[in-house]
Amino acid sequence: KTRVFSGIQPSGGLTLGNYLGALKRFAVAQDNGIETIYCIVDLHAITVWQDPATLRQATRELAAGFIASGVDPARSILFNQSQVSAHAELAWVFNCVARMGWLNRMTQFKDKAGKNRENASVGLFAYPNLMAADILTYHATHVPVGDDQKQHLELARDIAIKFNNDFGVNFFPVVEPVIEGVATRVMSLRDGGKKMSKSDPSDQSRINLTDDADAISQKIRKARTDADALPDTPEGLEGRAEARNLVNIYAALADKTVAEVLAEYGGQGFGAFKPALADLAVAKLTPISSEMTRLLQDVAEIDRILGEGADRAEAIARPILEQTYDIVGMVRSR
Ligand code: AQP
Repeated sequence: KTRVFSGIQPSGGLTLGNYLGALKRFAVAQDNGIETIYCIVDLHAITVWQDPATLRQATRELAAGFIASGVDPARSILFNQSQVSAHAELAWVFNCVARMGWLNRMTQFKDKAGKNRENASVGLFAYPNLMAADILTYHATHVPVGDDQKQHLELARDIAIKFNNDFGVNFFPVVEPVIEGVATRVMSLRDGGKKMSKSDPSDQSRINLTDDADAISQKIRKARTDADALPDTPEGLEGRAEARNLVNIYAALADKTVAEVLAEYGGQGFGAFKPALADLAVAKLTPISSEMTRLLQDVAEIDRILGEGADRAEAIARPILEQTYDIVGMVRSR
């Protein structure tokens, strides 16, 4: 049986990268009638220090972002991670399954810890184990994510396999990453070699879901590009990271293929393409941001939705965690 799980960190405002790489696809999976579980991973967010009031606010904003992007809390389970303790509990077991050597190879840790590794939190190092627990405590089979999460998902597969081998069981499923579409890696608007990220110090590098029409248009107009016209076919984007990024964004927002976009805009310069992209982005994104603003007027309702989602999540996760403890040899006497 197919069960989809995915999460997003409340570590800042949502970007166009989060929307195209994750949120938009979350709604599609749900609309296809698949069982979908979506989590605001607040325990992951604190692997780097978060101001408590900001974290609370970002969690509610992210919940509003999910709903405004089409995730329906009646059809999907939507909750924040810390309300279901099975995540943290299973992560401990996986801390004891995963090997230091496996985690030492994680490129996200190296990127985020930077030069001062001695000063990174233990949580940041163990992050992928918690992510494996997020997925496996639901026996999820499919995980839609952006390209940057591929290595972490491979680790979740390795953990599932090692656990099953260590205890001679066939308990945890080997998960399939779902990394598909034209926007699995939306790049920075200032640097075609860097992914668009909510924590990039330059606000010009990203489009935030809360940007208004003027800000969206201005950022796209100023996005870095080369001076050539757009090619007629996708092969012509080879070696043109910035041009490819803008075409990919257009294609993803318009639900078209890159070839279709180039059939329309090939031969034209950015003077024509950027305004078209800006109009499209404004048309697709501003309804989401106004819906987020509307939803955020009723914080109590958002908290109620997260609580109810957590109850439903707990009902799936707890029995799987109990079985895990039993397999490992923990006495369960109450
Ligand atoms: N640029 C991107 N293109 C496509 N997908 C992306 N995702 C993030 N950036 C892009 C996808 O969004 C989901 C949630 O990501 P996250 O918030 O849990 O973690 P992240 O990948 O660390 O996101 P950011 O925006 O880059 O945050 P910071 O700056 O805090 O590191 C994931 O499915 C991710 O693939």
